[in-house]
Amino acid sequence: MSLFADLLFEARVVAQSLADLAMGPHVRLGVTGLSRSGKTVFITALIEHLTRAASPALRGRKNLLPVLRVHAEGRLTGGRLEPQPDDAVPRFAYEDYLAALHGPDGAIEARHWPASTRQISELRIRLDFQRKNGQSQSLAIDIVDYPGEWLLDLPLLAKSYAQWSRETLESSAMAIRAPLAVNWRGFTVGVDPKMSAAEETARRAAELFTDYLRACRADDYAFSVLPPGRFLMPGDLAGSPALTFAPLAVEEGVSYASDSLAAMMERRYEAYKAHVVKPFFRDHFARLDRQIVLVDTLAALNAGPAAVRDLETAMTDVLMAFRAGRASLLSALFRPKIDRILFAATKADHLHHTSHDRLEAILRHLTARAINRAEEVGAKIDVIALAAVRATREAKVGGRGEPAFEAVIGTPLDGERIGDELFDGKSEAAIFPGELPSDPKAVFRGDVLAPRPDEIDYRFVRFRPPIATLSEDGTPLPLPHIRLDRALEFLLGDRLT
Ligand SMILES: Nc1nc2c(ncn2[C@@H]2O[C@H](COP(=O)(O)OP(=O)(O)O)[C@@H](O)[C@H]2O)c(=O)[nH]1
Ligand SMILES: [Mg+2]
Repeated sequence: MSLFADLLFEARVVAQSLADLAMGPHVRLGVTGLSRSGKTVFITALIEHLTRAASPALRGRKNLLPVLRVHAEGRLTGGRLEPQPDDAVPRFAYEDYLAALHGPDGAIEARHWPASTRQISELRIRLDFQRKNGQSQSLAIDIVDYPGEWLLDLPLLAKSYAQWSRETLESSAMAIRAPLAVNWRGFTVGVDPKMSAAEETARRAAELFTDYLRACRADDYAFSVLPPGRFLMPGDLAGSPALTFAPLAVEEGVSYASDSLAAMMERRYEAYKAHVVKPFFRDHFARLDRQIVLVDTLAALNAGPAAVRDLETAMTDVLMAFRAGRASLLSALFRPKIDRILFAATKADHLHHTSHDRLEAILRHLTARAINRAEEVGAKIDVIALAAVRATREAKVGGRGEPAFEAVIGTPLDGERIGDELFDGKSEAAIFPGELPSDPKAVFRGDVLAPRPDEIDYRFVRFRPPIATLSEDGTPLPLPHIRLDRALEFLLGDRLT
């Protein structure tokens, strides 16, 4: 990138920040995580709690968010949705998601998890509160939901097409991935990068490459580190030529004829960086003040040590994005001003509460390398285990001569099974989720959740959303959660004092 382009870029970022400043107290909260990590559910729960906490029916219920001080101290006086801040970004469909979780039109038997989304979206809420000095104040909170896959693209900006090709081919040859890469690698090996550029070949290569990436993301493998991010999360770019490229066995430092396949692929790779990756970082990422990174740690634990190791690498790559000042190219591109980052292990309601601290410790261990780096930038970082929506409750099961065990009880989704038992989405079941190891390092060793080798595998049971409790006036309370208030206090508490 030329110096002029750099300056222009910086000027735009500065202009945007000034526009943001003119608006009064204001915070932009980024919510990210890989697909299915729980972003939509987290944001929906956050908005439901914050916009309703000060309502007459809930104001006295300090136990709903005990750790969020502005609420616990009785200083939160109002909360509401406001119009969408950026006209070019889709609105977060809060009302639809909330209706899904509670049951559309109040039909609780129809409650379900919101359909998955693959796009960036935003929503603004405004909180009114009393400052500790008694003054009335309001805070606008812009919540930005974006796929974590897109963050993994940042390292591409510093890589040539040849380097990216080599690294991607190398990692696809690793024992654990090679079987998934057979078709794509078979095709690529047979392609001479010097051959003249043919759209058909480019498309076939891109298709097979995308199939490989997708196979890596499938549940059983749950691999995380797979740029380019838009191949799996295309957003509005699905089918676009910007995504019609793939690695080839090109040699670094060799220049290929401009009408060769290698040259065409390289042009598209560079276009992807210029027209997809950079605008995202400039227009969205560089404007964030706070960030929560949601991590489906349990899914990685279920998938085994290779997936856990992969997740650790992905977290380190994600954190790269928050780090400025080291690699000059990246720091010239944007200067992140994020000063608080929270890593959250989601869906903690799948575990008994005795394992929540262990889940937190495991995620802390997995992000330790990444965190050391981000702290160099001066961001405050914390790690938490939470459930934005708690779908289970706890009970002791057994006794009467049998040893009692700590179970979680919930309504397994229609079609889930445990051993021979098939669920219809209506009846509850008690499940023994297994205990997490007290030593976080154990997650790199083997199967950590299976309680005993001879036991039925309970681990993959998914539950329906819970039924909301009713308040005195008959309206449903916000859905129960685990430690959502702690997350909010870390992310926003200092702006609400
Ligand atoms: N039990 C439970 N399941 C959750 C929770 N959050 C998310 N999930 C599950 O994870 C799925 C993906 O969540 P979603 O928010 O759509 O993920 P996104 O792709 O990151 O937006 C949901 O459909 C639920 O099945 C939670 O707090 N508790
Ligand atoms: Mg989503």
